[in-house]
Amino acid sequence: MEKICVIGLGYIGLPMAGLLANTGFYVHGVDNNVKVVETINSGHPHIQEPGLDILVKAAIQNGNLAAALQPVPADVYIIAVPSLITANHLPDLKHIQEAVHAIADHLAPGNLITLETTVPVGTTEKIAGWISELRRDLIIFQPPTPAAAEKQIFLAHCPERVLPGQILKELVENDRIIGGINQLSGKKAQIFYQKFVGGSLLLTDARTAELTKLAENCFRDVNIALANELSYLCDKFGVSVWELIKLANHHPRVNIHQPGPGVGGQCITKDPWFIIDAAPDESIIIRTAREVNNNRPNYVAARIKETAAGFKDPVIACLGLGYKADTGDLRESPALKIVQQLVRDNAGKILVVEPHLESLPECLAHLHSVQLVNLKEGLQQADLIILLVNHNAFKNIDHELLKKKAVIDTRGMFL
Ligand code: SAJ
Repeated sequence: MEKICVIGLGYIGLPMAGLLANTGFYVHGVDNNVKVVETINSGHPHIQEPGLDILVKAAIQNGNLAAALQPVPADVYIIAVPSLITANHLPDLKHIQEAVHAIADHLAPGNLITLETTVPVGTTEKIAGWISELRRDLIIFQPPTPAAAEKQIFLAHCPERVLPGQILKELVENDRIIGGINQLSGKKAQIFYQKFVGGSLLLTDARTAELTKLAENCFRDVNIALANELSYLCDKFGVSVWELIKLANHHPRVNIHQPGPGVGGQCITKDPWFIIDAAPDESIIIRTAREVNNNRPNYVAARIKETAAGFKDPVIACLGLGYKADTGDLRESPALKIVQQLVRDNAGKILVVEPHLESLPECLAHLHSVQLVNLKEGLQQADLIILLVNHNAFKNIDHELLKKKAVIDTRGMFL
């Protein structure tokens, strides 16, 4: 049985590990968090993703998945640790470097390493450089020759493209880009991914793969920024932005995204900076989009504060805290930023309604002015109702009740 070592058991690594362990591979998963390792080994995922609990439980029970703090010798290494940015928006690749150091001792000729993490252009070459330094007995860079075959290892960037909430489906169904450090590496990675991916496997070089993945997330950021800017224009011209976008999207070649309270999640808020940092003069639109989307929560908070000022002792129900629909994932959540801003501004008493959370996050939990309540309580008690996240749970809110309140709908859900 082919042995796979997955480094980083987070939002991408754990679903990958679970999927592979249920597809005929033996998977050794590695994470530097003891609690994560223990939770997985007890048969439970530490993250919420539809279907993941069943996969992890089955894999642990049938012995095809085990989690540990350190890597072991394997046939394929999949790096799925996070890439970061600093407070000044500079790339921080420390987790990737640590992962490479951790596997270096175990590498053997014939091994394949794939990098799933979204990274700045040139990172795959950097990894090859680090490995060459750490393991001078192995060959990774040069185009493989028959003479070097017994020393060769293979490296490819295969950026993940899955949407949180649909990860298990998209891991199998989406087309994948495979950027080999050389042609044979790309081919080896393609053969490996063919074993569990149903979508097309598109071969290219590592730099093209890196920039393609960044471009995909920039596309979404820029398009959402356009939608947010259109909402400012619509306010100015007295037009409904929701109707405008709906009508415009009837054009066969127009696909404007939706405005909202801002852009959250760990990917779109970070990835454009990898391009802006490397090529500031060539990424004017990308930077502007990031700024438009980044400022959006401040704008929404200011509007809420203005409306709240019309009430004596206003009670504000904020519907949703997650970074997007149907998740309680708070990473870079614009809804959370808005609630925090309202607290700083003393805008009123805040009732948070978040059906995906059992308690408030630490940053809000100690505040007297903020309380987690259920939807019914929130709707009844509030003077102002602020729709921040388009969760399914908010779909059937009684419109008659909304008419009696001040409402700000940042997602166009109450139309
Ligand atoms: N949002 C809007 N308006 C829209 C669409 C989204 O305001 O029209 C907001 C969401 O509410 C959320 C944020 O944007 O706050 C990001 O949500 P998302 O669903 O667009 O993306 P993520 O961050 O969950 O996942 C993205 C995906 N990238 C693309 O769709 C191009 C996913 O495919 C990537 O794999 C993932 O980033 C990643 O890891 O890079």
